[in-house]
Formats: sequence, C-alpha cells, structure tokens
Amino acid sequence: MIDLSAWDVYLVTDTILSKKRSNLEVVKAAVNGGVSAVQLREKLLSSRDFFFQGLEIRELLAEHNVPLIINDRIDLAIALDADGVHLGQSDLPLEIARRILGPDKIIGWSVNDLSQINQRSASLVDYFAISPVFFTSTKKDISAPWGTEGVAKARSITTVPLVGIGGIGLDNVSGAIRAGLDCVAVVSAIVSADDPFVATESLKRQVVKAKQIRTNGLNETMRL
Ligand code: TZP
Ligand code: MG
Repeated sequence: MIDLSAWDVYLVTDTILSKKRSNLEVVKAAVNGGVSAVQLREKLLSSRDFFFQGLEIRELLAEHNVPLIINDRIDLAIALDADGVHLGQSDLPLEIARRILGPDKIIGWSVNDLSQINQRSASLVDYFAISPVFFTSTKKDISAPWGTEGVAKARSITTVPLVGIGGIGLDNVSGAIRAGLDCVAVVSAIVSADDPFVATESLKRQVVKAKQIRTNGLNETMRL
C-alpha cells in the first residue's frame, strides 16, 4: 500500500513544454532529484505511442520504486499495469473508474471547488488534486484558483491526501504546503527548468522544510 501523504513532489509530464527534451529524459532527471510520483500526461499521442512510451517510463520508475500514474486513460493504465490514474471532472465517473480498476489502483481526482470533496468522492479516491492552486498558463481550461485559503478550507474538511496543482514553483510552494497540501504536482517548474534535476531537488527541499514548519512550528524548525 502506497502512503500518499508521504509524497512531496509529483511530476506531470508535458513534451511541448520540455524544451525538446524527451519525457524519459525529464523523468530520469526528476527521479534522480527525488520525485515521489510521475504522471504521464499526453493529450496528443496516439494510444500506441502513449503505450510504448509508457512502457519505457514504467521500467525506469519501477527500478526506483516511483509510482506511475496515467492521466485520463484508464485503458492505458491497465495496459501498462501502472500504479493508478488521474481523472478530472469530465472523465468517467469515479464509481465506474473504481469498478474497472479495482481497490488497489490509485485514483486521483481533480477538484475545482469544495462541493466536490464529499463523503462519496472521498470513499472512491486516493487523493484529491486541488486544481488549480494558483493561476497557470500551462492548462487552458482552468477554474478559479483556490489560493492558499482554499487549500486550508479543503484541508479542514477531509483527511484524504491533498495534491496541489497549478502555478506552483519555488516562490510559492512553501505557503501552499503550509496551508495543508500533502504534495505538489508540477509541470513547468520541472519540465521547463534549465535543469530538471536541480529543479526537482530544490522543490523537494522546500516541501520537506514546509512540512517540518507545519508540524513543529517555525521556531522549532529553525533549531533543527
Ligand atoms: N491541471 C490543473 S493545472 C495544470 C493541470 C495539468 C497545469 C499545471 O502546470 P504548471 O506548469 O505546474 O502550472
Ligand atoms: Mg483529465
């Protein structure tokens, strides 16, 4: 059983934003930088190309014990025997997804407002993705950003792990974690960085520090 609350940085791929580097190259760097999970998100690939790329990435991740999550495509998640899927509000209903995938696969679900976090959804998902936390131009059809206040409200109503996505980078990651996220999912902060390895390492360091501050308070953490 994977402990999602122990995840820190979660990479979401995007070939177009990766500055001509392949997903495999970026994923390798992120794994070396200490990423906790990787989501393969490819909107333009054929099923076949998605599958073969997924196989390569799955092999690399398996060597490092890093979970592979597939965006949108339950069929490909099963074909690849990935660790789970990430679904949005316009994807298959959660009940159906859970029935197809069984109890052991991870289901992550993007939520755009508090009403989507309820007993029913909480019983079906392994994490909620607070989407977007901040404004981002990486995804076009985003809802109003939750902000750190929204994250804190979400945290107050559920114990299900919370992954934040959207506009998260080194400048705002600490506040987002301290507001109650378990983990941050990022696209551009890693894939478009000059050095995705350094970017992952730096983000992870900030997340770990912010979690310590949240648990021990600022003064206590400074003394650690
Ligand atoms: N879902 C909500 S926002 C987003 C996705 C896939 C894009 C996040 O990209 P970035 O570059 O980390 O803001
Ligand atoms: Mg989707």
